[in-house]
Amino acid sequence: MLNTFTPATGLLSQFSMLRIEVAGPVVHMRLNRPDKRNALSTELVKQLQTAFVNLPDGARSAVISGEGAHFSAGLDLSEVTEQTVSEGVFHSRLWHGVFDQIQFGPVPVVAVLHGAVVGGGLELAATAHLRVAEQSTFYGLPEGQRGIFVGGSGSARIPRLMGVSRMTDMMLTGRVFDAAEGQAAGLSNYLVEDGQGLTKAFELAARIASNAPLSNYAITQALPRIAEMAPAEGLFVESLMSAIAQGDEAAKQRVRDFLAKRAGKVGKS
Ligand code: 1HE
Repeated sequence: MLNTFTPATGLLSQFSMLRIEVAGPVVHMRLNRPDKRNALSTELVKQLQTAFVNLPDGARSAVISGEGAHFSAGLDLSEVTEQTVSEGVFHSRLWHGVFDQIQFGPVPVVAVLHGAVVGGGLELAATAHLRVAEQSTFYGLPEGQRGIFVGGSGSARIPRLMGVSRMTDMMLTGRVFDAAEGQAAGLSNYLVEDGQGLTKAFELAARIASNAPLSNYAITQALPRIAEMAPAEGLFVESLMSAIAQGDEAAKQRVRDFLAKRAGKVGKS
């Protein structure tokens, strides 16, 4: 059971568009720009970067969610009309750096989705390691209609969740997926009733935080990289990673606990 969340202190308490709370090893980051449907302005993206670079000591997992009726309306469109081509490239590369920081940072991240998960909002969601969607969630990639293209790593991350064909459909036709369609397509890992997303995500985040840190590290850092490698190279890296994880005292203790019948059995919870 998680302790009560309390506001983060220091640097993490000073963001204008992010509200951060901490409960033991779990950090909750809430996009806090509901009047603009949590549209991802450059300032908000930079605040996310600063937050993920400066996670509190002892953080072992993170939850990201959106304040108000929507997770995120994506790119802040008010910032793009006057952008030059070169500014556009650097803007996109900024997002790539920040989203890599989230995916390849020190802790597993669970996103809680509700309402609009649109454009860059879906790119951000795809950066998390797990997604919990509430029934109100809808997914869109309106870039085609807006005359632009994904720029926040969506073309690399979203097809790995739902496939190129489904993403192409969403972008070419403006097709919107509801929560059930998104779950079936692989956009979410868990589908819950409205209002239950945070509870589910905190439960998952607490469970994740109780794993051996090196196992979590291998799962979030090695697994996606191995999955991109040719099998022979991937299996070589797998052997190294598994030996490293297994050699850690945390792993040895857990195995001893199981053999001494002090640890739980595998079962559906
Ligand atoms: C915004 C944005 C935004 C809302 N940038 N300001 N994203 C989109 O194309 C999605 C555009 N947004 C929408 O379709 C709708 O706003 C929603 C379905 C998300 C929500 O609808 P609703 O009725 O709850 O809100 P609203 O009345 O449309 O918007 C409320 C305010 O938020 C309003 O501002 P206000 O000053 O008139 O109150 C909107 O202008 C503002 N707002 N969405 C800026 N996106 C790195 S590349 C990524 C590429 C993309 O992400 S493309 C997809 C962009």
